[in-house]
Formats: sequence, C-alpha cells, structure tokens
Amino acid sequence: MKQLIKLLPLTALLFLLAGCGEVNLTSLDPQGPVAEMQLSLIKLSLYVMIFVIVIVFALFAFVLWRFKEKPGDTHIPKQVEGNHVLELIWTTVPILLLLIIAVPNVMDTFTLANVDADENSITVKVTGHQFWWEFEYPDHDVVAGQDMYIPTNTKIIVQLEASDVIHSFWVPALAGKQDNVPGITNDMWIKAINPGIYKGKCTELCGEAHWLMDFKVIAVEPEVFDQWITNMSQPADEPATATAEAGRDVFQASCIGCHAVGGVGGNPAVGGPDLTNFGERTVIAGFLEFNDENLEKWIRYPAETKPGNKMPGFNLNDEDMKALIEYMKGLKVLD
Ligand code: HEC
Ligand SMILES: [Cu+2]
Repeated sequence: MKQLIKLLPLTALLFLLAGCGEVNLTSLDPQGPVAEMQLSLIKLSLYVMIFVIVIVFALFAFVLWRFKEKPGDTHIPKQVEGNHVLELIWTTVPILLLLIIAVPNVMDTFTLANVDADENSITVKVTGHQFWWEFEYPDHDVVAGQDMYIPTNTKIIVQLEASDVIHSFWVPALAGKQDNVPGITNDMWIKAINPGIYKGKCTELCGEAHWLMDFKVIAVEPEVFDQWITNMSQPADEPATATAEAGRDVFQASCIGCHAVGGVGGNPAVGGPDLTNFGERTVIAGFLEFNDENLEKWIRYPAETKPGNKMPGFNLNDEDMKALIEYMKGLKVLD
C-alpha cells in the first residue's frame, strides 16, 4: 500500500503529460460546430455526474457521522422502508437528470446525422488504405493524397470508405471519430471556422504501420480552395529546370504506375497517394519530416522507414535520385 501511495504523484504526472502531446490533436479546443457540439455534450454529462457524486458522497458522509453507534446506544434509528416522500425523490430526481442529458443528446444527434447538402456544401470521399489516406472531390473530379484541403465556413459532407481493412477517420479539433469500413459508406459532416491545419489520425488498429497513418485537414479561405481545385484538375506544369525534367523521366519510368500526377498515372488496385501537389506536403508518407535526405531514404528504403507499407524500394543511381527529388519538390499547385 505504501508503495502504491508513493507511485501516485508519478501516475498523476503521467496523466498530465498524456494530455500535452501534439498541438490541436485534442477535442478540448474545438475549431468547428461539430466538435463544439460534441464537447458541450461531454461537459453536460460531466457536470451531471459531478453533481450526483457530490450529493451521494455528502449524504454518505452525513449518514456515517449522524448514525455512528455511540457507547450506551440502546435503540436503532428510525426505519424508512416504504416512505413515500423518499421513494418519490429518488425516482424523480434520476429521471430528471437523465432527461437533462437525453434531450440535448437526441437533438444534437439529429443535427450531426444531417448530411444533406446545402447551397455551398461540398462532398469529399475519404478512403482509408493501409497506410495512407485518399481524398476525392467527386463534384470536381479531383483526387488528393494525405492532405485534405477544405474551404472554411463550408459544410463538408464526408463519405468514409476503405479499400482493405477497417480504418477510422479522426480529426479531434473538428469532429469525433468515425469508421471507414470496406464495402460500406459512412457519412458525417465537418466544418472549420478558421483557416488552419488540423491534425488527423487513423484510430482503428489496421496493421503494422497503423500508428504512422497520420494526415492533415488543411482549411483555407474559399477563394484559395477554388484556386486549389482548379489547379489540381489541370495537367501538371512543365518542370522548371533541366534537372527536374530529367527527374520527370525517372518518375515516368518507375513511379507513374502507382502514383498519379496531374490526372495521369496511378492504379487503384496497387496504387499509392496522388502526388499532384506533393511539393506542398510538410511530411512524407504522413509522418517523416519533408527534406531531401528523408525523401531519398523513403524512395530507397520504404520498408525500413515505415514497416508494413506497400511501396517497393528503388535503388536509383545518385544522379537519377537527385533529379527525381528536384522534380518531386517542384510538384506544386498553389503559389
Ligand atoms: C507498387 C506501387 C508503387 C510504386 C511503383 C511506387 N510507389 Fe510510392 N507509394 C506507394 C504506396 C502504396 C505508398 C503509400 C505508403 C504508405 O504511406 O503507407 C507510396 C508512398 C509514396 C510517397 C509518400 C507520399 C505522400 O504523399 O506522403 C512518396 C514520396 C513516394 N511513394 C514516391 C515514389 C517514387 C519516387 C516512386 C518511384 C521511384 C514510387 N513512389 C513508386 C506505392 C508505390
Ligand atoms: Cu488505418
């Protein structure tokens, strides 16, 4: 017991640290109406529970103190079995408390389940793959990998699907999690108030690299989003330099079969993320800091870098590698 007590401060510290972690990977700082509604429901239940616990413990302490057996006690306290007033109180108070929780929950559930389009809503089909994310904009014929661009203050209707196993789409700052299930489309909606980058994670254990299956929701002003959509749906720009042009040749020889750029290439069966705007990513494959060294490491040794992922490694010579990297960094659609 003494040892356990000694461990208490350490445990408390652990819980505190667990709360820090990455910025905005939290439901406690909502950035849109869905997350706000969900947080207010969490708080409401919490307050009701605190109220019940305080009352119950207070009564318990009072009873312990008031009816403690004292030396010389001869009678037992007055018995209350069948007392109508008491029975009424402990039936109606819990009913009232449950109603206080139930009414807003049911009302918000209807609001959250309403995935009907409004005049400026957009639809994004989100497909989970082992171990990366695909974002398709069916109204615009655009596909993007890893980063989900959305316009601010717009209802985004999200259609969740999966190509292999169950994944789960979670962007805590914008909404609670929901599963991507193969063969089923789950609908939800999100809305971001302010421009910003909101971190997301897969939260259904889906295989070896599940823990690295991170993504971002990038919310931009509607004008920027329109620009992004237009540029994503156009053929890729010509490479800016001769080296990048040589890099494009390498890409077309080795990579285009799995990765599309500017609407060309890719393969839904064995493919990888669309790389049209790859130069604008801040991480590679969801988690590796974006720089030349890591990009080379990824292309040469993907299996060691993100164990379990489905990209084969490429043993290119240094000149080809340099050109390929220059080409890939130039894949941008927003300037
Ligand atoms: C057989 C299909 C296949 C081929 C060929 C292939 N890749 Fe990939 N690639 C993938 C898959 C699958 C992923 C996703 C890996 C993951 O994160 O789980 C991927 C991911 C990537 C990523 C990370 C993308 C992102 O958005 O973060 C880069 C960069 C990349 N590949 C570059 C290349 C290059 C360069 C080549 C050619 C030299 C190439 N790939 C060839 C399947 C392939
Ligand atoms: Cu997953």
